Amino acid sequence: MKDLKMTFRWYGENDPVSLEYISQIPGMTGIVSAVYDVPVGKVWSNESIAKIKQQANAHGLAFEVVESVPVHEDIKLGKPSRDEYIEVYCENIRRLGAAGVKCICYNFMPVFDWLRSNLAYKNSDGSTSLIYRDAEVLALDPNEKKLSLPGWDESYTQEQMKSLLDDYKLVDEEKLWENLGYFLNKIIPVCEECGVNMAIHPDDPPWGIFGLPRIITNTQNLERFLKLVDSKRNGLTLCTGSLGVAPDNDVVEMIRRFGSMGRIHFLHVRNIKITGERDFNETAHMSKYGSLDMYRIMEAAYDSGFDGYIRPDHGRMIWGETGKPGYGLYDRALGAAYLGGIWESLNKK
Ligand SMILES: [Mn+2]
Repeated sequence: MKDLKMTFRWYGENDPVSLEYISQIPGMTGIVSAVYDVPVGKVWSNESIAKIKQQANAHGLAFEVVESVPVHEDIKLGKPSRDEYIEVYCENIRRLGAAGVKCICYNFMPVFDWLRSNLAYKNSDGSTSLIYRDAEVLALDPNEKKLSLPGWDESYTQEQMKSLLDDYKLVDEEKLWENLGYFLNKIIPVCEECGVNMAIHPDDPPWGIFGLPRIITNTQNLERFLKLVDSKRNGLTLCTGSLGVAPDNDVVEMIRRFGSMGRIHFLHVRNIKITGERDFNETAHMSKYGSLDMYRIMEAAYDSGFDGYIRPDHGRMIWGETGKPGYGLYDRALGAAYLGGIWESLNKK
């Protein structure tokens, strides 16, 4: 009987989904969280880290996965100031490791995190989903004052955004690879000392937007990434919904390949429906609603001896729930139960 370390993302005390509710989801073993009151590039206080752990433990949940420790733009840009930000990053790894965190999820996407064109697309059954339409995103000018895209950090002023985009004109994909390698060579030795696994999240969507480079996108690039520092501590968050929107990405094959190398530390499992070229909708987790085969995904993890952490990823908003788009309670809980059911059937095969 192989256990599944099923986890659930929790955004802290302001999250409308309480730890009590999370603990009531069948099969739930832990939370995925972060310190949210500290700006990017600053050290997290031991008190804040300890508090999350205490709160989780009080509800019978472990706190062993952090998502995310964000990477300062100066590190991605390779600016001279990167060394001090990398030192801060190392200190956060040490502190999290000392508090019992085993896995840190992060990404290396320039300027903005994941992107969608609509956070509340109305499905025919009345539920809402996050969706992406490439033409709608490309029609926007990132320098424009009122640019508001889901996933875009709106805390940037117009000037800051312009200067950041200017800085990235000098950073092509090769330069970004170089800067990622520099970062990994500094942090992975610290992870080895502290017993912490780093798990990079793929770019979402896995293609370049507004001319900004994106590199964590496909099998070939994931191979290249793992070789930048060939240590087990240098691993992946295999996000099926991020990688799976590119039809060339066979996520089942990716899980078999990288899972058997022991390099997948964190699995984000959700389904998406490809609706056109570079267009997709997020759907319910069940295979029949999307383009991905959830049974084959879980089977690949099982067969490759996966022993990392897993979480349902985004969910739809159903049953009248409101809250953080993609991160409601109900649909993600259904996803967790469904994935747990597939796992039981694999265990009993
Ligand atoms: Mn994900």
